[in-house]
Amino acid sequence: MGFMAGKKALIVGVASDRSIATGIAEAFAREGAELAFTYQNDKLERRVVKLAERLGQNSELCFPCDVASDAEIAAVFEQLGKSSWDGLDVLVHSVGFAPRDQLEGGFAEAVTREGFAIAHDISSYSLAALTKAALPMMQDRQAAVLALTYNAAVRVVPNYNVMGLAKASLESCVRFLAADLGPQGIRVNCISAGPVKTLAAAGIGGFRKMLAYAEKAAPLKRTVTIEEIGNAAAFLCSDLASGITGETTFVDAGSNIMAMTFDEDSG
Ligand code: NAD
Ligand code: 0WE
Repeated sequence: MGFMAGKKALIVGVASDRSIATGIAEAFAREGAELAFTYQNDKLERRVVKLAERLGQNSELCFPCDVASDAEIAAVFEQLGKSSWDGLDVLVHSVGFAPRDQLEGGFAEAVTREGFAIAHDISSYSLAALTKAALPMMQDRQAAVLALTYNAAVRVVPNYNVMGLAKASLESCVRFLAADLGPQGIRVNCISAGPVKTLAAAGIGGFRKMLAYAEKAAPLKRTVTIEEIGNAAAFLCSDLASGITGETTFVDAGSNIMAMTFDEDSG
């Protein structure tokens, strides 16, 4: 029997087979969890339904949810409440977005009031909004919430710009939620993942170079896979991690521990 047997998990952030949320869904399903999904818009519905079917899940439990909309967030939990699910054990938030023009060039030049607001709304506030809406269904079941962050929350990564501020806010949101909901037995953590070639990353100029750099700089001399992120996520959202809350766990092949990362063999 898997270590998530009997757990009911809602996964927000599947966009393709390469999504980090897909790696998480695969690990959760393998460990015996029952899954529900949301998708951002109609264009993504079919992909998400297909994933649910491939993982042997009830594809009726796939709901539209643009996290910019309070009404769509409320509707997800209304529908989930009316389904066969009597509660929710796990909420996974795997969503990040800033307008394109925010992610290129110098920070001071790129940042705008609107870009800042959108990045923080979609990438950070949405965790608080979803968690808040999930609370009634997460009572009395040692529930867990997980978000996905990136090291640019704490160290400067060129071009990540206002997304770095939004990830700093997300990590702080994880700590405030963990402190607030801990007395209810609800744990809140995040995984800080190394770079992975997903849809969100493929849109970034020079991402291939970033992956090549990450391979050289990491102690493990490689990048991480969505399977590895999924396995860490399954652990953090299971009762195996019952003593862990408010934490940021790096799944980055060790990159974050390094200070000097020049390649000593290349002369
Ligand atoms: P992805 O493109 O597969 O997933 C991003 C998801 O965000 C998509 O499913 C998209 O539909 C969703 N999304 C964006 N705006 C939304 C909105 N308004 N409402 C609802 N959903 C919305 O890319 P990914 O790399 O799997 O990203 C998942 C998470 O992992 C993000 O938080 C990202 O910042 C984080 N992360 C990614 C990397 C990486 O290198 N890929 C590294 C560290 C952290
Ligand atoms: O969190 C991310 C990606 C976030 C992201 C990606 C996009 C592309 C398309 C947010 N918003 C958008 N908006 C779009 O219009 N990562 C951790 C991957 C990533 O993105 C970078 C990186 C890395 C790593 C951007 C610049 C520099 C490094």
